Amino acid sequence: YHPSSGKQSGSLNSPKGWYDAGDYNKYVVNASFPLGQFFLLEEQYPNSVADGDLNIPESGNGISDYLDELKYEMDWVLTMQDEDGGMFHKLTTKNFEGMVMPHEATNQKYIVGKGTAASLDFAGAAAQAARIFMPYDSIYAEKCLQAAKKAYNWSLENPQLEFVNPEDISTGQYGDTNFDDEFFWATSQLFITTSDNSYLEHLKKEDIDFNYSPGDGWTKFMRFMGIFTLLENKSLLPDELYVTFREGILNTADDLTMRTKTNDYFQCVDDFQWGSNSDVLNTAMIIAQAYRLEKKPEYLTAVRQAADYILGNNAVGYSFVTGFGDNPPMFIHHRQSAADGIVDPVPGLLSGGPNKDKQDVTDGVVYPENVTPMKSWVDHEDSYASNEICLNWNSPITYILGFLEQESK
Ligand SMILES: [Ca+2]
Ligand SMILES: [Ca+2]
Ligand SMILES: [Ca+2]
Repeated sequence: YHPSSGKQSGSLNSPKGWYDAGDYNKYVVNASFPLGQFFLLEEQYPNSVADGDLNIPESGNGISDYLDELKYEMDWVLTMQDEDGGMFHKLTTKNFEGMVMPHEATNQKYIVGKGTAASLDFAGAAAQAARIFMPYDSIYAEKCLQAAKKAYNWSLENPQLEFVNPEDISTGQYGDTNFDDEFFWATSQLFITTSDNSYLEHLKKEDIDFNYSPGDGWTKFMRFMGIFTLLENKSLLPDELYVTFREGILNTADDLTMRTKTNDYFQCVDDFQWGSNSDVLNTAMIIAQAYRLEKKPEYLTAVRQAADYILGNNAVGYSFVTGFGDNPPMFIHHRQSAADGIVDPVPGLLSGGPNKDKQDVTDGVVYPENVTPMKSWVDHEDSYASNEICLNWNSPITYILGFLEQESK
């Protein structure tokens, strides 16, 4: 335990889980949010990935390999809950490891901090996990639900505990100062899982902002994750609330779809920030929900165009997914791909995409001179600002490709 955890000594057994990005650390905020996006595909299009499809150790156990893989991450996040219900923020080395293979990344790891964002995000993902796993393993589902409630109740007691990296820790912060979106997401998931009206009372009090500006990033996207789930459960909602959510999503989707008609490469983003490819995909997720509400062909076209952009119809002429397309990234910022002695990178990883801020220039990354925002991307393994990978980027592309596969049948 790092002292920031509130514990002065001891250690925690915290196995399983996925590495967050190009590095070897694990973060509760960015484990929970991607789980939410991955779970959405399973809830809306169950068993899209069948048992045996992924060639993983759990292939052949009679359960979707997709769910098996998501459980591997869920198992880890569950270990990060303190006795009082609050969630430790991350499991991390003090500094990033070098570009080495995982078995060579042997620096001491610490359980670091606790915070409202991690606790609410976990509550949202775990409440959703309870629904997802109930048909397969009711004991596990109940464990997830109880953990979600504990984390949520802790957050009600600690509604504004912001996580900030301690002085001696320099790994990803996933910082946040506004927890309204996290509260909304967690409350929505707990309400749908439990049908407990006390959660509904919280939701009724929320003044929802349905605007989504590309560049708002993932933390503001959480409220949409709540709305998506509420819209799937019309029978549980008062009519007035359902209509509000439905109109809100349709209006936002109409606005985003309009933008695809005038923006370059037929996608919604006009402000290319860190992880812009996930902004393209998150906006497409909003349009996809509109399509589930109203089968307008232009919504489906807009979602397909977002996938086209990611897979090569873009200003740099690359497919942004390793191993796919004629011209994919070869030098992704991903330690295993850099250190494994194999020419091709690990396939299926989404590059972060063009980023006008080019924060890695200070670390020697070179971009083309006077490059436009939409072309501010380099296929170089040092470019963490444009060519890294991340769980919450791979999750929306998984959702969008799964959605297109099912809706194009
Ligand atoms: Ca399986
Ligand atoms: Ca937030
Ligand atoms: Ca390699």
